[in-house]
Amino acid sequence: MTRLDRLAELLKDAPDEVFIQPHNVPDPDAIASCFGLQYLLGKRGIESLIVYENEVEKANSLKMLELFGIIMSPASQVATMGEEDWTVLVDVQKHNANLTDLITDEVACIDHHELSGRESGCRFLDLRPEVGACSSIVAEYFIENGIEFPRKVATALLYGIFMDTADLSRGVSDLDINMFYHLYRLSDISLITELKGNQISQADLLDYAKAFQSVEIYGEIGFLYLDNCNDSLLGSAGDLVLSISGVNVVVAYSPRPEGIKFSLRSINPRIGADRMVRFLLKDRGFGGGHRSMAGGFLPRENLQEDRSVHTLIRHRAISFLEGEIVKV
Ligand SMILES: [Mn+2]
Repeated sequence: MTRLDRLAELLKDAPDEVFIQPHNVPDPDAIASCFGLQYLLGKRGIESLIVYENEVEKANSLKMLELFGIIMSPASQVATMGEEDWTVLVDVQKHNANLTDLITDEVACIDHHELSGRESGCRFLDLRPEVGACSSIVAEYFIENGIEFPRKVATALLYGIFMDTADLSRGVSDLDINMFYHLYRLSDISLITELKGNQISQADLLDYAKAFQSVEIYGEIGFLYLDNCNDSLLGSAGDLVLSISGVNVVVAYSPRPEGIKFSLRSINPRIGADRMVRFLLKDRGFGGGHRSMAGGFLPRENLQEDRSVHTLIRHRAISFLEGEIVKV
């Protein structure tokens, strides 16, 4: 029995509707994974609807929906959604900060992020934190079950791998490479080119311009403050700062109504972004991720009014780096 067999077996008993839900503000990897899974479930006679929370905000994510004909609905607009419905979580785990807990029952989860470590209550779990893109996991379901990829699904999954592994340069596992190779031959590369040409909007460019004026560099670490509530921009602006010669670690952060959101990147193998974000937010907030990329959140109630968050973060980041260097 394959993983898909087990998942389909479970979902056949769904009392009412089946939903597929990615993390809030779904990115290309999340969208492609949902799209691929929806097709697979359809092959097994299970109808499902992709629902999400917050916005699909990035230009390339929106372009994906258009190019591949992917239909996703904001959960709040699905009038029939109720307690009796079942949901498969994709590219996210229950209890993650970037997931809105819907009224439905979350019965299954397919994800490649760090394990949340909390009991999810899911009856089907496929969690592989070592994999670079959730799209690779979904692509493997096709192969394991001998299901042919429609060209659009293959192309979407390939793009998901491109994006989540930064063009096969970040957190890449054997599965990502094997799936990349397999999907590449089946994909419409002209659509990938088109997506690459739609990565940001004109409004994003202005936000970037403003954000880059805030960049401060101390040795190999760069700090970036974005005074704008756009999640996807935080990571991608951080990537650009990381590409500055001499900068190996980036701490990007941005205020939200409920607190401050963090995104860290590291290309120094001695400095784990996951350990660093936990150090930065110790006793104040929470964070986690991988060695090369991590995220975190500092709730507003834990901010001391008399001390600026900028000072706190710089102070802690430098202490962390000094500690790491002493250890080496
Ligand atoms: Mn992902």
